[in-house]
Amino acid sequence: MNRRHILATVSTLAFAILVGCGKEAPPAAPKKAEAPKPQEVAMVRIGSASPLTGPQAHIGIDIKNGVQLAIDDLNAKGVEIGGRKVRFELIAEDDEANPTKATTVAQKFVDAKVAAVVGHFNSGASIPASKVYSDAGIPQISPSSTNPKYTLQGFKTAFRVVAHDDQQGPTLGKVAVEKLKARTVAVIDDSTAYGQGLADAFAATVKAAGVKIVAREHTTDKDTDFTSILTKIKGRRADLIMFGGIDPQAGPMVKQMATLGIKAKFIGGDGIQTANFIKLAGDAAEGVMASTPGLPKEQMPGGKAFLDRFKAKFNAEVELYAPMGYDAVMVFVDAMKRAGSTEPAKFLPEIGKTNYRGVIGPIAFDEKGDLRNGPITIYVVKGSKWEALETVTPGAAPGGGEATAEPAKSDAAKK
Ligand code: ABU
Repeated sequence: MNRRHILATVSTLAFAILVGCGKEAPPAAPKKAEAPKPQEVAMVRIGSASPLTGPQAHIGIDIKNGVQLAIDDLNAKGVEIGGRKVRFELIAEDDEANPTKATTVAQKFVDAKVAAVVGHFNSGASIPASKVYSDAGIPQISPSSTNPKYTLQGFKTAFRVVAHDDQQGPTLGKVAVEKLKARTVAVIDDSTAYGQGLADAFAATVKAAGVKIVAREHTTDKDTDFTSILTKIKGRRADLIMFGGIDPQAGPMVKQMATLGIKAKFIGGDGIQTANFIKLAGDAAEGVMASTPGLPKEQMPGGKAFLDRFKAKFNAEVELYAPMGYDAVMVFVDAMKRAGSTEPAKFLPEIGKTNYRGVIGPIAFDEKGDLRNGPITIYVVKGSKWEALETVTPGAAPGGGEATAEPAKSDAAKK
């Protein structure tokens, strides 16, 4: 065998060993199964603006807690928007009930790229801040600002989930004339957008009904000594004193009325319808009347459960507008779901079409961004507690009027 033959034989044998012995080549090692990629979760920021320090902090914290509860509920349940998992983050800012600070807070929210804002509490804060949100295209729902001007500026971004003071003022006026039979009235306000606006709307209504305005006085939202104003009013023999303002002033005012021996009845708007007012006024609170936009909390469709869950979470009773703060968040998320997007430009047009059943009841907006058919409840202090007397649903026209039976529409897009 020559060398060539030997080489050929060895090659043939080697080939036979590799493939010719009925054995297959060992299978390639199986690829490791790829772990499924965790679905990306989008973080969406919601701003909440209200006074968190100062004399109105109890009301501002109440709203912030309502917003927090909504966000915690959404995150616990899990929300998907446009096929993406979404988590919500609360950014709460203190506007100190101050119009200038409110615009600083608004700009902070814009810089933080919040998707939406619940706020502010005060009309005097919501109105200037609404321009900042409008310029940035960020939707805003106030849970509480009742001055009509807030939604009369033509901003597509401004909404509220309460009746306004061209409804609340005449409602209070009607109570003064028809229930309390007042013939002479003294009117005081705290010189804020809310206080002055509500007092003016009230005064116009009672004046039109033939009631004499015997004094028209102004204080501020910082004062707590009203002796000189009340002494002046005492000499004018008013049947009734109406105050447009908030409880840090109303409480001491009513107490000082008692000290001065003023027998006139006392009435105010939503700013005084708090447990804090009763605490500040003490025994002098008995018989004081107030109106507040919304149903009595216990009668709200989701009221009982909300009150219980709020108490369990924050170890506090609802002060005033926490349910409205909660629902404002839910209205935003409802609009995001319908738009399939958390981008303000995409879900803003959906807010105007809202037809949502919230804790507070049905929520739909008119062309200005005002709540359609917002109820207003009249209360009296009895046994150191606010007792609901009746709920009315005023017409939306300035000057008030009684209930319209117009149902909430789902196509109320803002123009
Ligand atoms: N509406 C009661 C107080 C808040 C505000 O409108 O200023």
